[in-house]
Amino acid sequence: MRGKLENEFKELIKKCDARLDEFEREFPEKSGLREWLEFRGISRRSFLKWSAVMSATLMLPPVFSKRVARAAEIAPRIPVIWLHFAECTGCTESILRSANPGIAEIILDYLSLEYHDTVMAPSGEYAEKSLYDAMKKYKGKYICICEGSIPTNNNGNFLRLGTKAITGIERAKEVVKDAAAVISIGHCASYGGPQSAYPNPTGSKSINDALGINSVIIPGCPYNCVSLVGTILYYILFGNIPKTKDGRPVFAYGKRIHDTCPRRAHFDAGEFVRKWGDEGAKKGFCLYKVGCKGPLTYNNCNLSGWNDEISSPIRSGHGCIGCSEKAFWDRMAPLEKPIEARTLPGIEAVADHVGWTLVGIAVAGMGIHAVYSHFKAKSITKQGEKTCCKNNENE
Ligand code: FSX
Ligand code: SF4
Ligand code: F3S
Repeated sequence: MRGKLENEFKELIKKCDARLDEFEREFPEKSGLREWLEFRGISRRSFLKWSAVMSATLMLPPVFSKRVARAAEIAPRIPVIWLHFAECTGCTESILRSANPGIAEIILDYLSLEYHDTVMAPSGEYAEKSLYDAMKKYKGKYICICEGSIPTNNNGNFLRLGTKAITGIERAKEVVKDAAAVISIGHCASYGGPQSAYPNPTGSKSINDALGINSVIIPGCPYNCVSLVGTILYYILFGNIPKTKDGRPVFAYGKRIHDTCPRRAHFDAGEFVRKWGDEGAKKGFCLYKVGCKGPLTYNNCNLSGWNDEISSPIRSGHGCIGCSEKAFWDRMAPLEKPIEARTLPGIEAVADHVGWTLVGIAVAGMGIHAVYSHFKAKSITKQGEKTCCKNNENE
């Protein structure tokens, strides 16, 4: 097994080195990333440290960390056209609001944002001209990043954009058709977002469902920039997108929030926050009983953190609300009540008596995935048509 893994990594190293050598031959002029980072106050030492963390984030062995640094430094700038549809702009805000942007954010900026209507200087017809110029200049070569869902009811009229007031779906089609790759970021673009919550009057859909395409999805409300930059870096390193499961990159969404949680020991010991601001909250106990959905959620928030690893929802004292899972707004509600109130009636009482280690053993017997499937089957028939909403009304 170990030998097989070693051989796979050797192959990956060969592939990656050949690709990076080719980049250097093809684009011999010096990349400006080093100067750009220095200009933004990032030392070489911090950049190399970041590369090591990023390589671990991508689930690559340490031997890749210098290759991640090399990839970021020598890869040609990739033109990015960033589109907004129906959303709160939180995904863009999550990059912009950090007073001290992390290296991932700076690299994303460096990667050449050709068009991003929230942050670009031109507006109105000048902004639109920039979009069409970029599409023409980089036809077939740009990455299209989509933020927000697409309303489809009423012929798409719930969302009209730009000086010609075209519908969201028209804008998406015209830009996506000439893109080299499409990445859907945030819950809205990935799964439809809060605006697709029951009864979804606007018929809001994910980018993939609205256009019938298969883009990589990076869900979260908002998404974590590290997962997007990781996906792009992986593409630079190996020439293909990282391994995905249900459309999400496994390196970012392969583990449950619950299994990487800094409060996990308290869960196992049956130590819970029972009310906001109680003793348990002060001691940093587990947030399960105040609604944490970490046991049902796959994301890397506890590992990669947010805002240059400063914090994460759970570290800052609120439970995970499951924002990277499909239809979380309906399926995870009520957000501040424990999961088992909806999944395993009676289990909470057991937890109070025997502690979660024992309940954990019992639940492990069934398999948490079985519990999840049970929950899923009961609470959702298909996206936008949830039986769970009826239960909500009764709670
Ligand atoms: Fe959606 Fe992103 Fe939630 Fe908001 O744009 S993922 S509503 S945080 O911002 O798309
Ligand atoms: Fe962490 Fe939430 Fe799991 Fe508790 S329930 S250990 S807070 S993920
Ligand atoms: Fe979302 Fe949960 Fe992470 S709420 S940001 S997936 S901790």
